[in-house]
Amino acid sequence: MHTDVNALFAAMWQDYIQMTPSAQAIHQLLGKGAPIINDHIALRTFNIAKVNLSVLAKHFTSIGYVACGDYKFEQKKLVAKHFEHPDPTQPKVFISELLVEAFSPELQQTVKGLIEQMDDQATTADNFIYSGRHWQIDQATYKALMAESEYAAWVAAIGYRANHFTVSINDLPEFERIEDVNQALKDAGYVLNASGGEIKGSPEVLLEQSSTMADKVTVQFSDGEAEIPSCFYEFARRYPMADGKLYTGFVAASADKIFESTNAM
Ligand code: OOG
Ligand code: NI
Repeated sequence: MHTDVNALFAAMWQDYIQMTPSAQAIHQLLGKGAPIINDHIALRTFNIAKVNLSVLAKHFTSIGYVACGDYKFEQKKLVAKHFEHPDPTQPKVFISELLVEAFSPELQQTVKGLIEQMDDQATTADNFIYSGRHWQIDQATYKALMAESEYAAWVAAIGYRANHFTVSINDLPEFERIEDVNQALKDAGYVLNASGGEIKGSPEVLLEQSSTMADKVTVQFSDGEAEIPSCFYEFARRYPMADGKLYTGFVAASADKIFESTNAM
């Protein structure tokens, strides 16, 4: 496992921009070349012991991250936790896991079959959380997963890596309002996730979020290549709590819609 937070996120970012070419250009568009503070990154997995949320979380708790919030997504059959670092300029980490037993016997069999293909040591390797997929899968299996859970299909095809980074709008020198960030993105031709409206949340819940729809990448399946949704870019504006400090949690109703940024359109 990594021992240096900056090295870990630098490596995750390099993997992420391979999967999300638009992120590099958007980074330039919003930051105008200046460094950007990441509000958070997110990871996805299955709740199978070998790869569950806590297995992923160890890569962060071992370098000082602390579990701070729990979230439940009844309809999508997911749970999630968020983690914070004592240094508030380090990204928060949002990790979710699919409740595999809540799905059909077919999906459960498929997912178990994928996880069985993994080396036992893979999950503790330094690079695990930006190592991608550790198994073979064919296109019919991907489509069958998709019919039950877009999330399951995404993890099965894309694997272990940041599914998004998130620009902290509060730290952008040239933007204040999320509306203006969204307009700049649309003017440049990017497609925003409109599920539940382009802006999720509000000043009242102390968090406003928007995101692009995921880029498409060519993925190698065992029976050929296909173009599928990869990863997306998110934008978050936080508001102060009564004590004047910025809210650091997530909003489940908003997160529920952000998950859909990797849906096939
Ligand atoms: C996570 C979706 C939730 C947020 O900021 O609320 C989220 C995911 O898509 O894996 O990122
Ligand atoms: Ni997010």
